[in-house]
Amino acid sequence: MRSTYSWFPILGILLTAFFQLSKVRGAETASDPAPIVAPPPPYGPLPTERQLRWHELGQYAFVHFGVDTFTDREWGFGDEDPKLFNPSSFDANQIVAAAKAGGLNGLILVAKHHDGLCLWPTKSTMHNISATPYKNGKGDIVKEMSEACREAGIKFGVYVSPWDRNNPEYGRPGYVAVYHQQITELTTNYGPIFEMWFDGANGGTGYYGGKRDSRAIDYNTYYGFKAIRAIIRRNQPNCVIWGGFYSEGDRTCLADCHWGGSEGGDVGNPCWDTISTAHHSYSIADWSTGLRGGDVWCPAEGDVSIRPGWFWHESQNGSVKSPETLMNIYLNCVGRGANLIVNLPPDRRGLIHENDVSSLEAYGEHLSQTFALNLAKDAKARASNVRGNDPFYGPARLLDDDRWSAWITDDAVHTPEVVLELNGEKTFNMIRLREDIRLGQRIEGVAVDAFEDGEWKEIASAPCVGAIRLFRVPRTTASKVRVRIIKSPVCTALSDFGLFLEPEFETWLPPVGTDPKILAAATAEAKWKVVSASFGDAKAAIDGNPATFWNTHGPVVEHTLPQEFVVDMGEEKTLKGFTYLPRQDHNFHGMVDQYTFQVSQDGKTWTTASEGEFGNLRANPLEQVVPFASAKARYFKFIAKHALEMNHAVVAEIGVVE
Ligand code: FUL
Repeated sequence: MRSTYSWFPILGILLTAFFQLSKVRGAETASDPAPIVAPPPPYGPLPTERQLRWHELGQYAFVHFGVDTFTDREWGFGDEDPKLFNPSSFDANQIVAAAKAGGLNGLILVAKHHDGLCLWPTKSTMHNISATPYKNGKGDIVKEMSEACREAGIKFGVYVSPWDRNNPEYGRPGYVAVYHQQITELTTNYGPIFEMWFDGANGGTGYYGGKRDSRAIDYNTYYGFKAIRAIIRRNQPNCVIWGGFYSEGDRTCLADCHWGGSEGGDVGNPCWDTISTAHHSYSIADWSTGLRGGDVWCPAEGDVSIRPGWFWHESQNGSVKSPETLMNIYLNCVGRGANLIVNLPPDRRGLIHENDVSSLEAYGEHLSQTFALNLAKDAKARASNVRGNDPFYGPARLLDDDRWSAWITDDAVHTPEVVLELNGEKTFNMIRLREDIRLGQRIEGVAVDAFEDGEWKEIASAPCVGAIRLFRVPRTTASKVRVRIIKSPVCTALSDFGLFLEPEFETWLPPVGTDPKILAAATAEAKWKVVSASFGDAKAAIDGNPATFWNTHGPVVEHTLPQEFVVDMGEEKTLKGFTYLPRQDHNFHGMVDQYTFQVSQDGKTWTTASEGEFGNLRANPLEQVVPFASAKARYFKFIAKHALEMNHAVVAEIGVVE
């Protein structure tokens, strides 16, 4: 990325910025014209240098690997024996190669998840890699991954869970010191870190050194994020901090970037790069759209796993997202100006599974083919206005190879347009726009027209641009296109225009077969009957309709937990697991997160096949597939023991795995 110049809000100092700007640009390309008139004042909050560098990365990998990989869970309780972590052929280079194949420009390793097992030999707790059989206790996954990333030329980052369900001191001051020590170790011993991730999840309950109780903390004050930020800034000045917000007086001190509002990868539309420190709690909508007029630059990062879960589960080998799905997510995230993090969970060998690799390779190839050729490259651009008629700000700047040179208008011109006369007729289906965000996010409405059959037709529009905006449009053949800025509070600074032809997708199927029975986790069949329910009619939990649910909150009274229902499947089956679909209406009331699942051959004598919790439902309320030791059964009983919010049960669907 090109070096950036500093902006100063006060007019008198603007001249300095102007001369800096001319110097930087003049120095880089001998043929670049020097500016004659001064650039416009920046608008609103501005990105820092480290945020600018981060924006240019676009997408990178997440790697969730840990004891959950071996226990088939999404959230470990913290009581897992470290001996369970025993990958047979861990290969950091294979993981990094898979990320690179997918066009991912960095990798964020989960160095410690909520279960507390540290994947590096930390001195802060015994619950770490030294207690595992991996390399006879001499291993260091953080080291191996950071080195593999550097060798492959991609960035390395770290996720270190604030919530620690293993540590006895969690919830008390003792743990805060432990946590800070972990961050100090990670930021000093493993080379440059481009991003650190501070998850907000906290389910309360945990092992906590054997106490097995529930610990409530206030995320904004407990972890000492102010001090954590100081550690990171000191040890890793270029590192972007994700989350880890804290309150100071009536303000929230936001960090460098934030969650995009869903674990499906998509962010909102619009997705503003600014947000407000005046809030104390942020809704999912705030995270996904940002806040126009907010007082800080704090852009969104969408996160998604290539599989349904964040950790590897054998039952999900057949549910790897296709290259086409990944591309759709890319467009709804990176294409809206946010960054995207795609999780690649290693399996029990310590490798990215063949199915995931295959999808990543096709996705990476698709991306490079799509953006290989800018069909507007040799177009002639004519703009309705150019700042001071200075060629330095002319529309040719949209098409040069400099991502930061920009077409900028006079201060008074807020809705200019530019016509691009293409070099003959071109066929395209993808459009790219970028703003020079060093001047802030300025544009509040833009449209693109194509000249077809003798007239202009609008083919794309958006409420904002920002770091990058991509539009997938119907295949269009035209010799002229036009960009119209529809709304902006100030003059505009568009820095890039591209037209591309995205190839069609070929059908993609996971190359390695999986057990079809496990994949087709059976939903209810017609012959299933609810035999009994502790409250209400539980039919809705086996009707195969995800929109209806069993709800023990009666019209007036909440029928409190535990609650249960029994199903007669009409015939004996050999069950290998069960499935649970949480309510899908974005409401957490009664969403069951602790359960017991029992089976019976006669409906009288019951055996517990599985009991436990469903982790991460709040952020990712997906269907849960719970395998258990195979059992013969005609009846099953689902007992709801705890809910995320309120004290009743709501269940969309229960099914079985044969
Ligand atoms: C969530 C966590 O609870 C999940 O397990 C996962 O790590 C995801 C990226 O963030 O909040």
